[in-house]
Amino acid sequence: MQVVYSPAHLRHDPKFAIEQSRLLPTFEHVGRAEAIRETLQTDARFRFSAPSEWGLAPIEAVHDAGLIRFLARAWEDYQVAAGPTADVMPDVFYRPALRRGMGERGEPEAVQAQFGYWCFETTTPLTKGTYEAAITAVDTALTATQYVLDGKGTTYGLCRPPGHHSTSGMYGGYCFFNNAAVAAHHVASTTGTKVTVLDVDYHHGNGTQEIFYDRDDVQYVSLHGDPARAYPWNVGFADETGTGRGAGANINIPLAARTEDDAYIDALHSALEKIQAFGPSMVIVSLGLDTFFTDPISDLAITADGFERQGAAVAELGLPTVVLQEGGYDVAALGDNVRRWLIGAGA
Ligand code: SP5
Ligand code: ZN
Repeated sequence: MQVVYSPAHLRHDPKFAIEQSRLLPTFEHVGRAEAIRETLQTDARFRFSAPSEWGLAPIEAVHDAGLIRFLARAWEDYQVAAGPTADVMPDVFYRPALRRGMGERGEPEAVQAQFGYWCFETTTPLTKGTYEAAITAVDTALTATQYVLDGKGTTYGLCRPPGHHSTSGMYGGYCFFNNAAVAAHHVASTTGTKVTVLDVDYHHGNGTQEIFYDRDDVQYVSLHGDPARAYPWNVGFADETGTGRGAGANINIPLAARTEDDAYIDALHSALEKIQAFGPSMVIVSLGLDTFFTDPISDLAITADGFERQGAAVAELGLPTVVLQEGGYDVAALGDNVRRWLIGAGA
């Protein structure tokens, strides 16, 4: 199986973030992607290649121009305005209710305030090289997708930073650009065919849902920890099914704590039936391994064997498939869990 990887992810090197009222080492760090790379490189089933450069146009087709401009210059601007510092995070969030009845003012002038305008939480530090890493993660997704369009079979994009929490106009949840959404829009718009994003990360992909919520050409199907008890808390409920032309094309399957392999595979089969009924030309998998039973920030109970069964179930669809890396935080097990998922998918 082809693997697309770039060391450019190392330039996104966050150290600390505020989670649960504590300043903690980031769960999302460079060691995650390096662990996956090392494991796959020791297995002859996997062939590595570097991403090509796709430029900004595919990102601009999905994200607000203002968000892209902000991410490109915010770290440098902040050093001048309020630095020097390494990781930069918002400390004042703009929430529309602050100006209720007064109208919107748009992006604030000061870079310190811009962070709280474009970012929705405190666990996603922007570092010196984050923008370049995030651009390369999108290039990785698009290059993997191109391999699949070219008929080279199921391909894995080792994207880092991940993407599925980023909406058209906000970043957060360890994500900057929504790699899977950029790839899905690229395929739908350049081929005129329907595409499904199947999201098996523990967390609901609120960004992907938001980007495609009113569209009937991209289906979003997600299995995740119920947002009643899990991040991202405010989005991901079963009654969110899409709007307008997109009505029925958004499918959320919230799962109970401690869900094990058999129950997960049952839920996945019901998701796969919805995909078959939609009739996409391609499936883009947002692959999270944070459903693993020892993941430090999640509460499902999937095993390595369960990951292989997930990959096999998706492969049974018989559709062209791109697999893009999202979450997974038990770093000691992460490489092998990815490997098992991809072996299930036919590596
Ligand atoms: C891509 C991705 O997986 N992003 C996940 C972002 C989750 N951030 C908040 C996690 C909340 C952790 N709660 C931990 C409870 C551990 N005891
Ligand atoms: Zn996750």
